[in-house]
Amino acid sequence: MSQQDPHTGSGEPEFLGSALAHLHEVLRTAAEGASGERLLVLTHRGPDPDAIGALEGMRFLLDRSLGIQADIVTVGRIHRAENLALVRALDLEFGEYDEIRPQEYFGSLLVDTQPGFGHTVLPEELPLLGVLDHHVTPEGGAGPDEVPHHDVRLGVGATSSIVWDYIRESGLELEPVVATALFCGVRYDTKDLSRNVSTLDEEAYYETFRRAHREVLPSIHNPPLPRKYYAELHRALDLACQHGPLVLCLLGEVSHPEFVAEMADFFLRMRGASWVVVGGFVEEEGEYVISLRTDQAFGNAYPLLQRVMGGEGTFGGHGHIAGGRIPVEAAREGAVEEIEERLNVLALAVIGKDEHGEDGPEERDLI
Ligand SMILES: [Mn+2]
Repeated sequence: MSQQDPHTGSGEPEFLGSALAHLHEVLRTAAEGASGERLLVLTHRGPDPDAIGALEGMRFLLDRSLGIQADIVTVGRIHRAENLALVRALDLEFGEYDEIRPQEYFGSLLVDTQPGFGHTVLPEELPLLGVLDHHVTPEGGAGPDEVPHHDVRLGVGATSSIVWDYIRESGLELEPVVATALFCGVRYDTKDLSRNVSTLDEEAYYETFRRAHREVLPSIHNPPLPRKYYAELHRALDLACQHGPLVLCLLGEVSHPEFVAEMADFFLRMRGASWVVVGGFVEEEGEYVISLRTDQAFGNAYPLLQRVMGGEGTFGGHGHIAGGRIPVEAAREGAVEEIEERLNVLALAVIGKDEHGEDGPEERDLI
């Protein structure tokens, strides 16, 4: 377990000397005598812009500053139009997890996630050498004692900012493609510096923007949306219920997990809403995915999600954002409905209401 306190965001990692030098030493030592020559760099399933920015930044840093050849490998398809647009606009290429040959690597490195999260897989044959992340270490996860280079900064809004900090320390001049990926990571995880922001995020945001391909940013920010997006949006609007400060939207089946996160951001903008819980079953992944958001005044998302999950599945969070996953026995009829019933009861219990809520019907139906 980590020593970090999830509620205060304290517990910045301490390295003797610099973080970059420490990372370099850990990787150099591990590579010595190992049969594999390359490093495997991984993130969570279905990478978002912050994960993509951190991966690209890491690839650049490892190659140019540390002289280490790295392979970036992702798990699960990218579905969200904005995230796909980022990959396509910058012509980024990632390997596929199912195709890796562990014997070619001397170890692995994880960005924007940690071991123990339900949406993260690691090859068991390889030593995990480093973690760079900004989420609270999950229960049963790996702390500084288990991972040689453990850089988890709870007070930072984006892992891309942490990776940028290493690049800054290295003295390398950012290339436009890498700068653009890092900028998008900071931009989307901090909502353009409007949430979970530290001084490091601000510096990373402005410095990466200065060097980014600015002409491609609009096409990443507002890509064309498929028709099915509008059908799914329609269903979400139909199902969302406001109960005082809480907006609850349990969607049944959804096409991809990013839609759940996007709706959580969307409903938080509702006047009077202080926190939002959105959930949906992703058949491809066999999991029920939950996103929780709180507004600036309401406080930390992590302890709230802990109560809403009621001990089921895995979850993580930082600042005003938290997410969780519950494995679903897809073959069993009614499994998704049962999860949604439990979430409904637990979320309403946080605000002191029974499973039917106490609001009148006029407040229950949004549309
Ligand atoms: Mn992130």
